[in-house]
Amino acid sequence: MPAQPYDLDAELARAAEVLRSAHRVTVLTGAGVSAESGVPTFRASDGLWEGHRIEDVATPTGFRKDPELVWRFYNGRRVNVSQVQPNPGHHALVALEDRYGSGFALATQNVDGLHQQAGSKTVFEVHGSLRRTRCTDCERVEDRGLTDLGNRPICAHCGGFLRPDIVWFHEPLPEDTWMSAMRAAQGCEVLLVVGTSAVVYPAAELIPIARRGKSPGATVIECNLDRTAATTQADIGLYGPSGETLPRLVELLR
Ligand code: BV8
Ligand code: ZN
Repeated sequence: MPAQPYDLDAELARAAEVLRSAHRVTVLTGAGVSAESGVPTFRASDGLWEGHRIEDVATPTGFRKDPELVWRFYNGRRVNVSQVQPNPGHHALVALEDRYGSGFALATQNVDGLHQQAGSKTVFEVHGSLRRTRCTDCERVEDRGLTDLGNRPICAHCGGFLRPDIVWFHEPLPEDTWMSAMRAAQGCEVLLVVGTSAVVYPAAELIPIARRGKSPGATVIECNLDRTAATTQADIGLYGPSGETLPRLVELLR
């Protein structure tokens, strides 16, 4: 029996039907939700990330080895993000938050701050933020906006060396933020997984956590250009650019 041809309209209708009767909706986003704003994703560039090996720029070892290279990499991303705007996908998620109010939560792996810039309020940045720096001595965290901080930014409070307040590989996620994201996944009726390859852990664990959550477990809706590691755990698939599919989904809910 040949597989049914994929029908986005039918999947959008199914997703809208599930969302109409839901009160608690959690969203997990990755780099794909910012792609249409002009922010490069991680794995589109065959493992190199804007010309850098991930282990050279997104690990504590890489930072210890060459902090100036890492700061050049992050300043480049800070400046890039300062020049882009949220896209219709970000705005559609704000509309979803308006609909569900306190029943809504958004966990993002993105560090670009575009969800907050679009107006999202309950945002758990499980991998940190490009805007924030953390002192390697006094641990003080500061929001420094998105200006270029130069290659050896120094702490104004203790003179220590600053690092980006970003979770690198082999580093634990911020405890409180991670716990909030897990609780939101455990308690939701619908988990919308947008623009992530779902290969980075423990963030990707939020999907099975939602499915095992409050009985009968959440309905998982994947919103992506392609099938991913999350697809087999998704009940509904909205395949296409999230800047188009999310606004269409919100339209159906009006
Ligand atoms: C940790 C910050 C332990 C940097 C990032 C099991 C359990 C726990 C850990 C592990 C585990 N297995 C392996 C690990 C180790 C590791 C890991 O997950 N490795 C992977 C690669 C196998 N995890 C860690 O190291 C984590 N730490 O576990 O610590 C610990 C515990 C206690 C004490 C000490 C240690 C830390 C992980 C965080 C790493 N930091 N980012 C930075 O951003 O500068 S991860 C990085 O990948 C980004 O945050 C990014 O968001 C994330 C995931 O990538 P995606 O967002 O999914 O982006 P990607 O490009 O992959 O995919 C984009 C998707 O969008 C695609 O599907 C594409 O089709 C789609 N798309 C594109 N355009 C569109 C679109 N979709 C819709 N519309 C479009 N227009
Ligand atoms: Zn300091």
